[in-house]
Amino acid sequence: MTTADESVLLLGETPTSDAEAAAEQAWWRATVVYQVYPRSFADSDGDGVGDIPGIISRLDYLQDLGVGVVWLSPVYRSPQDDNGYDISDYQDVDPMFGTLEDLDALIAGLHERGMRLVMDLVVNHTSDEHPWFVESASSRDAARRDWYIWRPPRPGMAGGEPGAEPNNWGSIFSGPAWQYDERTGEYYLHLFTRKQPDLNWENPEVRHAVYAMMRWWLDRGVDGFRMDVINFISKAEGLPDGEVPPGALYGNGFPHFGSGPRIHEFLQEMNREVFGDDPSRFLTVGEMPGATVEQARRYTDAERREVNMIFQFEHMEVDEGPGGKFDPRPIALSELKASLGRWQEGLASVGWNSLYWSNHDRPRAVSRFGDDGVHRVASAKALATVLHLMRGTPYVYQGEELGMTNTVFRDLDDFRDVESLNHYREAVGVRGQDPAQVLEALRYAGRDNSRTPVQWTDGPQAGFTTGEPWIPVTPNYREINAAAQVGDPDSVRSHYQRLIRLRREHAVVVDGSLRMLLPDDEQVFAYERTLGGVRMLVLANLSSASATVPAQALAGPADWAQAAVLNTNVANPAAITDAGVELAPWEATVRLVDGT
Ligand code: TEU
Repeated sequence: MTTADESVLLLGETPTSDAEAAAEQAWWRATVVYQVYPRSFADSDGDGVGDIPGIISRLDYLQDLGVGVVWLSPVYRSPQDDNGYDISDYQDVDPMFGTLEDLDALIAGLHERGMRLVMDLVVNHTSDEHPWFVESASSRDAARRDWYIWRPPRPGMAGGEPGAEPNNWGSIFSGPAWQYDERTGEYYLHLFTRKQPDLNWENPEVRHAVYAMMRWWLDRGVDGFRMDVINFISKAEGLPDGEVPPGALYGNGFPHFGSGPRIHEFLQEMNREVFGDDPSRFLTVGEMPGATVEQARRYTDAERREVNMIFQFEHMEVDEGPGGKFDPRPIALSELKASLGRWQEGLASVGWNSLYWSNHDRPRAVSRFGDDGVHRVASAKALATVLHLMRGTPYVYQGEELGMTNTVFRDLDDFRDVESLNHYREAVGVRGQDPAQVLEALRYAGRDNSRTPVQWTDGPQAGFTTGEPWIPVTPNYREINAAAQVGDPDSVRSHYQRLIRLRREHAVVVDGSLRMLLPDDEQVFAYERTLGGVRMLVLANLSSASATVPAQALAGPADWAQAAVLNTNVANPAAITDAGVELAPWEATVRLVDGT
């Protein structure tokens, strides 16, 4: 196994031995990915929206952090109904973000620094302003009519009448999943907003157009794809009604489109057509809401040639009540550990995990799983420690490395996200829920929490823009910002930098097996990694009270009392004695015993 440093040296060169070739192929196992949400990363031209030149201006910051890959959320041409996840041209950059030449410069700038670029691939749906859809909607006989999913109204009902939709599925962003088109008298399916019509993957022309587009990006030099809701692309024949959960307005279509009948066939075809003989050269990560660990084994088994890894959602749902993400409940650490542990175990011998606490669809990790008050710094570090040292490829969402928090929403006007706005309208307007309670849920779980500008400095607009940002800067930017953290050994960012380095320096982090410890403990997150004679212990108190770990919980072949401290977030790590360990609030310490 090579280190990330060596794999960087190999970038673009022809490996000279089989071992090098194998190591080079698996480069995405030994690296850390950084997600850039371009609207909110860095604005170079003062229009209040981040852009590609802004990203280029921060490449040294990313290189210094140590990440090996940038995953870029969509910068394609888009009406921005869902912030770029509604694409009207897959092969051009939206002017708000720059030009194709800027993107080429970004690719070159990353490659020069030994980093890679992964593009977002959003092909479950397009924008309704994509020329494919415009043509498809132009008449029932249009050549591309069948590129989308059109159905007549329910028999005996008039189009547009309530309940005349072809089936009872609800959209993931509220309301029905069907939009009636007056002109042609039929409905089209949209699992997300009505401006995001679903492509018909049953049609081979659609699939081959997508593959050609992907090859075009690879030819431009990109190093892989993050595939948006890719497990939704194969829909069950006949599009049957879903069950209506108690109290719900619509049927749940998920069993009929989540990992549908042809999904593995489609992914294998894509893999063959796009990545050719050498699929491991590229990083492919399928975003797969609702995927189970058993399904993930199939999706990520290298021999099946589908994707390298998936984003699973199970650990993101530990605070969801029966009503979903806007019906939150408290998090039980034992449940969170059981979930992550199951994935570690399930993908130990086949496939690969991706590891993440946050992204542009989730609240800030430190506010959700940590303590964003007095223990913000320690808890952000502790969360990072337990995540980065598990088996899998870690993803850092922009600003997470600074311990950025959720933002302050005074009222509904402060929200921008279509998911939140649609939810409010339906919850309050249709279901008659208490507006104050709905707002509280949006404040907790709303996606805008993680979409406020990256806090670069303590200056105006946190150094994000010289203009007026499209969404207000989180008020705590004077205290929490990159300028204050770069070079400060005690900062959250320096802690991330050290964790990223540990992955490069210790093969046990990449390749070691993992055993969860203390599964029932509601405060402590602990596990042991092993590779040959090397053992690593990660011991973290994920609570704001001190925690006692009994000695027998750590009993085993390694003598942890004598072990070297590899990494810690406290000045004096708690000693391990025969009596056990007393961990300070949010203390996270990593120890290593090298018995080789
Ligand atoms: O998200 C997929 C998804 O399931 C979303 O519904 C998201 O997780 C949601 O907020 C959970 O309630 C992807 C993208 O990441 C997201 O930004 C897009 O809005 C969505 O697909 C549609 O493209």
